[in-house]
Amino acid sequence: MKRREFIKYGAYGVTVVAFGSMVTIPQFIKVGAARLPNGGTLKLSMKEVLFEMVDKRPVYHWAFADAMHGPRIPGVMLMAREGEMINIALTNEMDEAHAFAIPGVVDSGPLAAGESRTLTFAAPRGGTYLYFDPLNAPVNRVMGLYGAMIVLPAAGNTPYSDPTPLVQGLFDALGDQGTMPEFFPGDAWDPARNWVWLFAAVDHKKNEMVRNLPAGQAIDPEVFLDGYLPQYFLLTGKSGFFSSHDPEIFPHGNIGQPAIIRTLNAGLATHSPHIHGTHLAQIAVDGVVAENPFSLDTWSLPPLGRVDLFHPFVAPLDAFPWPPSNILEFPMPFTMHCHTEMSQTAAGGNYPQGAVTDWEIRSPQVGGPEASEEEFPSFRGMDPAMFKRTSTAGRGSAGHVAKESGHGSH
Ligand SMILES: [Cu+2]
Repeated sequence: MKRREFIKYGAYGVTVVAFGSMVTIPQFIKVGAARLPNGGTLKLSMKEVLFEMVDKRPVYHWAFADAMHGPRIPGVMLMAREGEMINIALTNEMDEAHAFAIPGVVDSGPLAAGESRTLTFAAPRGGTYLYFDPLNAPVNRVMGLYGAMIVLPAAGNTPYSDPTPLVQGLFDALGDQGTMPEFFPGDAWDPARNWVWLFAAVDHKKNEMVRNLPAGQAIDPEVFLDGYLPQYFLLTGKSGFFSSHDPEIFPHGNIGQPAIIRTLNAGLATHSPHIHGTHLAQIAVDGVVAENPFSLDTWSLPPLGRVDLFHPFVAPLDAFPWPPSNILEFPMPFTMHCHTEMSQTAAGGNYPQGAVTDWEIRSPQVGGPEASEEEFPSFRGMDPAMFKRTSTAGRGSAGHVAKESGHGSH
């Protein structure tokens, strides 16, 4: 007997469920954000779905489906404040065993076909977590059962419960009250300014092989991995045009609105993301806060890897003069692509329809409020000086200082 032939299409892109009232949902999540009251329970089931690739090819997947948003890839983003209780009512709607785990935090253990179980756990220390189905590894995860969890610390001005001295110093340096306004003009980090780049890869032939197995029979991981050759590369569930133009995926803001980019890899390819136009500080790797948050523009993201990056949203380091005299330059996008070159493509070479996106300077204004998309036209033909915040010194000097110390942008 084959698996069910009538399968719903799953959706993709960012949806968020926040646990309790203490955590800030990013403002740029325009739809698909929900808040559970304290003690509320998220209903999460595992389902079969068809998931449309960027070239419209429907590919068989497994997905976490929450009661509010349906089956999604990635699964709904979980957000919580450290210590908040998280209740998840799991149901396995498929015909083989499945599970939900966050390594080091919680593991449901196997749920048989049709079984339900409720997990209760306290949100762990502040940081970025990957949840996934760890059974029959890596098959169940790679088939689509994965998602991200962001935990904000119980206290402090960084993303972490126990920041290292230099990471604490970095966040203390931000904002009008910060120690280095020449480097970091504008605002302190706003905990709503988080973006998630969750990489994944898809070999549609392997997924089809799984679909065609008899009901209840798990594929041998060795068979799944033998000749595994992904044709599709997802960034938070989207790719190509769609990941590049989704403001829930591309970080955006004014100069002086620092952001955190939380990068995770649920797939089997090692990724090597490269961001243009700026340098990022690598502030945590695999949950360990960096002793030395050095800056870089390319980083390694192996399977199951988690790397948090601090995006300063300063003027591009090699921009001179700044701001540019032509206000039509705004909004000003810069590329992020992955240097594992095949992951920039789809369906065996369709470039650039893979795991690519942008980041975007909305306006030359220093600090918030962020210029909205509706406001873009209002900048046209206006004097950039009008957007200069008089209380903050040295906007142009950040680029000048960086040049003297020999940093290029890429
Ligand atoms: Cu590059």
